[in-house]
Amino acid sequence: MVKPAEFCEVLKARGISFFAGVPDSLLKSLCSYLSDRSQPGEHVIAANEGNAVALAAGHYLATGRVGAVYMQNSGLGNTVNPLTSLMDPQVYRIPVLLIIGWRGEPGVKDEPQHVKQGRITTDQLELLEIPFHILEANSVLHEVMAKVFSDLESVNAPVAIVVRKDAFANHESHRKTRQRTTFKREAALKMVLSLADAKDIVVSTTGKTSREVFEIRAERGEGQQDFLSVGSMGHTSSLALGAALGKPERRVICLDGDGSLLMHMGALPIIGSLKPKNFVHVLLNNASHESVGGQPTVADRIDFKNVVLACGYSHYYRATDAASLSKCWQQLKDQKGPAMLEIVVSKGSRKDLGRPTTTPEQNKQAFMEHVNG
Ligand SMILES: Cc1ncc(C[n+]2csc(CCOP(=O)(O)OP(=O)(O)O)c2C)c(N)n1
Repeated sequence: MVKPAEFCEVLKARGISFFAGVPDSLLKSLCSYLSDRSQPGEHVIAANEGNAVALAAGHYLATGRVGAVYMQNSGLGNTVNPLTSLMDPQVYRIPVLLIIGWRGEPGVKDEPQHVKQGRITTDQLELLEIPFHILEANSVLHEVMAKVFSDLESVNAPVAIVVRKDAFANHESHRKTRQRTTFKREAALKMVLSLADAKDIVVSTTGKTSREVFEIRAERGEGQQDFLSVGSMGHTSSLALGAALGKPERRVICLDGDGSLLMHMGALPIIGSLKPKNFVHVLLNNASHESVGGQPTVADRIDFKNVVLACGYSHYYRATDAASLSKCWQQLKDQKGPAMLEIVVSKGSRKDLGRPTTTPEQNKQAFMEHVNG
């Protein structure tokens, strides 16, 4: 396995010391090493992968030094525009080293939302005309990196490393993070699903939130009618907005994460300007990308009350425990939306948390029957 420290040493020796990216579970130890060891300004956890590429471009333009951008292959789509219209040799020709976690690699069992993306990842890079090399547990790091840097020198444009599962060795972080509350996301979700009316339409975000929603419904023997947007990170609120506009007579509850909300925050003023009265935006704010390793977001430094009210939401409520959550719900349930309910939750989830056992198509079917029933 490749030690994150050795990997970063090789990059540093070749002049790369600026990193930007969005965390990925396959790159968890690299992300955690970077967070531990980087000097201020050397490592930026970006809102989305396209932003990360642009950050590396800015770094190069200002310093002449190549930056590295890490991401899960799900985020490759977010980078296509800056890669083709900013970094490409036919435009500005800006070099960057892409480090891409290969979820859903053919032959490796993975969740449905990763299967196609995994199958087409290397084809996508070929189509984008980006040279790439594969890093795996048995790789001889110096040999792979010699090829990567030789490509970087010859094209002076984007080059990628596609990282297989278990390629990186573990990195134990000694950083202590302060929890803002002891209220768990799963406890908050249980309460919201109990407080909601049976007819409410629920749309939940990528990662552990949807996994918890699925298990809560299964445990209670309730129907699996909530839309679990297992992929398409950052689009949950727009998805819920589309449903709210399509079913104005029904309340739509969007269960969002802070990483997800930040990824495409431009959705907020659109919701605020359309003012769907039936829209309740629940933000489960643990200030981290908990589902992929708990890397920090900036969401504990954002005044969401001012943000959403400035974007045109009608109401904002904030809960930090069960008592305040139930109080907020009593207030918001009779108000006209769009409303945001921010619930400050702690990082962490059950070790034995499962995954949806129904297929996405079955989930879609059940959701549409509930919405139209
Ligand atoms: C476009 C894209 N980039 C990255 C990922 C990997 N990913 C899955 S869940 C997740 C973290 C989500 O964070 P947040 O919304 O705060 O929810 P939490 O995990 O904290 O509950 C990330 C980065 C992804 N699925 N899609």
